[in-house]
Amino acid sequence: MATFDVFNGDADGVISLVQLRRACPRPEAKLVTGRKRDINLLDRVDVQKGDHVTVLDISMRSNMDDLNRILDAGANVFYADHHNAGDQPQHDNLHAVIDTSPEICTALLVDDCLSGAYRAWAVTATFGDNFPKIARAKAAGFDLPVEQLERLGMLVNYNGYGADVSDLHFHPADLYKALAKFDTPMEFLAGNKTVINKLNNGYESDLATAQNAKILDESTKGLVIELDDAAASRRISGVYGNQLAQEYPNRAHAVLTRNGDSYVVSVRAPLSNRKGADDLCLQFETGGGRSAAAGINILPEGDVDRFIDAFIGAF
Ligand SMILES: [Mn+2]
Repeated sequence: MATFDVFNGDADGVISLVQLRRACPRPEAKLVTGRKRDINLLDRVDVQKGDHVTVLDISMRSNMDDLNRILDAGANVFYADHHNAGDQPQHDNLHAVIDTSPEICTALLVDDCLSGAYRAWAVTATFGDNFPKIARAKAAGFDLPVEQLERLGMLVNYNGYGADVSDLHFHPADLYKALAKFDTPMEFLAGNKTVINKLNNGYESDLATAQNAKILDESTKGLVIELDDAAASRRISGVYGNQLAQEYPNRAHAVLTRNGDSYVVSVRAPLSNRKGADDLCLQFETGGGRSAAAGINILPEGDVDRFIDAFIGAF
């Protein structure tokens, strides 16, 4: 009988599994994960009757065909997530904890299942998934070093970004193994300086690169910047976009990261009016996303001026 632990490579996915496996160890489990945007993970899971599959923080809708294949093969599935799930299959072997309300992340669903047994980890993941208010509320009364947990959550989240796992400082499975040795993030921070120092140094260095980015357009509506074709840019672009949004809540932001002769585009609507990012990106062939945060996978060089015009028009 095989066990598979399938989880998103961001802070929410990694730390959801840390909580679960501190409570219920499965050292034999095969770890299936990837960079943050790599969400069709169930297609890598080949099961037999009686196998156990745990799935954390990846959309059920995006993995539906493989989920049905795994259930039909006779495996047992525990599925916890907060993304759009589609129509959940009704199956005796499926135990799903899905909540798509905007105030929750997977680590909090797991925290609930474990009655708060690993609250400090849950708080760390909640910060990492960009829910600082909820993270603080969940930390209240537990005497936790909230700022340290916020920083750690941000760093684990940052580690998930890249065009390929080779861009990342740590493969998310390795980062999981490093974190999961500790009952609390405080013990991890005191006990494994190598990992935390590498994340801290990588982040600071990437951030310095981003802060020197070329400005393509700056107006009352917002800021459009260009990052070089480099692993540092691919790691920092998402986190940097969030940071700019927090710093200038009335401005929209677009980060264009060069990729050969085109760009990968990440757009954040102003925090004060979280609308329009999806409508803007959908004007381009490979665009998509949500109203507050959207992107374009391939923006040809020749379309940059059109993008800037559309950006100014959108906000
Ligand atoms: Mn999440």
